[in-house]
Amino acid sequence: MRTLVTSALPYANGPIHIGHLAGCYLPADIYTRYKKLKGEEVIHISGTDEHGVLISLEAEKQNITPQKLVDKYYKNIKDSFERFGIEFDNFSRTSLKIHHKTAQDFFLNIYKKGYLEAKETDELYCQKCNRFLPERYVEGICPFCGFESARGDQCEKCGRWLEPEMLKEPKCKICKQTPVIKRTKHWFFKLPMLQNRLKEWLDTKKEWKDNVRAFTDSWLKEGLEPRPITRDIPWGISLPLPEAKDKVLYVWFEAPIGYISATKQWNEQRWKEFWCSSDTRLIHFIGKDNIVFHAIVWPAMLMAHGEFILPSEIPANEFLNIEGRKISTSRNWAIWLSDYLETFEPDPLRYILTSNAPEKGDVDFTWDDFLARNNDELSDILGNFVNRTLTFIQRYLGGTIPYHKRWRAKDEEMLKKVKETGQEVGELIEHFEFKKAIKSVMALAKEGNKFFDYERPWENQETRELTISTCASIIANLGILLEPFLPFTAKSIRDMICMQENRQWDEIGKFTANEGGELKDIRILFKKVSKEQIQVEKAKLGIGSAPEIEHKKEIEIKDFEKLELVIAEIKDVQEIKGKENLLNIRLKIGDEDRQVVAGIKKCYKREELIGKKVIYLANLKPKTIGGIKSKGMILAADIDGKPILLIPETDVPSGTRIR
Ligand code: B3M
Ligand code: ZN
Repeated sequence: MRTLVTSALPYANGPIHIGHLAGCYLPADIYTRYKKLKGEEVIHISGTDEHGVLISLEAEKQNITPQKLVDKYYKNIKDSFERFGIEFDNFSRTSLKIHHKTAQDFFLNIYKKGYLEAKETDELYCQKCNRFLPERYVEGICPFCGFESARGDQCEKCGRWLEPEMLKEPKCKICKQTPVIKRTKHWFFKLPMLQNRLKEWLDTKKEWKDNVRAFTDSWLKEGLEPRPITRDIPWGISLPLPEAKDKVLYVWFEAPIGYISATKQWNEQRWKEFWCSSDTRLIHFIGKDNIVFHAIVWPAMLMAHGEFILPSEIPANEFLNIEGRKISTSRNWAIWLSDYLETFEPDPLRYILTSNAPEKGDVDFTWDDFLARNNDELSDILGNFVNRTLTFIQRYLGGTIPYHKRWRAKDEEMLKKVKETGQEVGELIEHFEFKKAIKSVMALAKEGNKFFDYERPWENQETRELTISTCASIIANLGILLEPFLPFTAKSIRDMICMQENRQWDEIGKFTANEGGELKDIRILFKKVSKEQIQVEKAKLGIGSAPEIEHKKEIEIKDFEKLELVIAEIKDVQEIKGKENLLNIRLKIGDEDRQVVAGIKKCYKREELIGKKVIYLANLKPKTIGGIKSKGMILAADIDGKPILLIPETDVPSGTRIR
């Protein structure tokens, strides 16, 4: 059995935003990465959709040729996907020759079989622009709700489907003139011929997602009608009929054929193994606005053609809204990937969009939720577990992953949990339940933290190595478990613990960390996100304004020189009775002892602090805090009231001056 994964071909008329990612590219990528780790034969195919009215309208707006436009966005889109770790076996484009030819052959094939018919129709024509006006070139008053700038295909206000001729007071979108009605000829796909076959086939797909079933059921119930598959516009794939060279194929007819041409381009010898063998599962990842075309029209086209397989699964997602409103690129209500990447790493977004995926209904993305999930889940749970274990190894075990000298029942129990998580996550991914899957991975990291806390390796010297060796093994397995979801993080983990690179999914829970191996370049996996950063992002959407940094009065260098700043090493930490956020810290500068009280207990544990080198303001007047005499102050960055200690970039002796 092999799997052909496709994700919808994005229009090359603009950059990619987070709605695109959540809609289909991220789930398709998770699915494909997982299958590859399973050792199965799978390819992920997509490309840009480069024809159609949306392209020519945008080109006119930017005053460039359609070809220039699609060249520009093909690069831009491909680049965004790469930066987000969305991997394709081929990311093609529909303007390529191979696609034109494949689409024209497809047309001729079903034409010869009698599935197409030519019909004369009345259409709007602009005499000033000398052209027929396809739906999106016309604007007018919606006959249903009276909305003034309804498009020729749909009213944005009331959501009804329209035909250009239905608009009241129609206007050409380019020159604003009133169009006339003119007769023209189009080729129609005779869908009614396939109604019964479609119904029979769809009856075998009862287990498909409800949102997809709902669409197909209602379409079939209403009865299918012939659909025009040609257009009178200059930009597109010309009709392969001598009498109709000036017409092009409707973009929604040729775009899905792009899945086939892109597979051909991927491998001219092997594409048929995928498209013409009943041994292939064809899976189309799409957003809900594409359901009709993928679940009705496209399968009908494939049935008419006859040489290719039909889709096995169409796991369509619903919409992702942003801050309570529907994404609208024309109103700039979107979060563009390139903007996001200027400030943040890809994996936090992959995480948030997966744990809040629009799998069953529309969901809302908010920046506050982004902050909360990044800081409280990624950083405090997953990042913390990995970091505390690895820094422990570095500080107490000479940077070498300890050997599992013997196995206690509880160590075996933990590894069993890892194995079960691997199985559970795998099954969830197979069923396109990505949200639950990532939750299960996080639950394992939580278990790891609990185990660490309970075993107290910083105190229990004789079991220390066993505990840490088990934690390191959980981390090593996370290096595989996380790969489909957070590939950059998974890679960092594997690099830090020098893990072999070719582990497979089915090994999860069956291997331990690279015992006796040295750690390499330990780093924090997830940076905390601050309220100020979120405010900046919200301001880009027009919500509130970017925070202003409060500046202080300028000072002279001699003012700064009054501060005695030195590196100090934390030697001991005691709790202070009745004080929930204060710690009594004993420091060393050189061989001098200092005692300082710091309000950091909520964020730092005793065992994490001991041995840390911090930046210390040594000449601050002593003060009694929480009943204890405190001298000086440890410096920290302030993230929404949470302290982050400042640590020198490389290890320097305590007592070193800071200037
Ligand atoms: N380009 C619509 C979209 O980007 C369309 C998908 C084609 S998939 C064959 O939403
Ligand atoms: Zn006009």
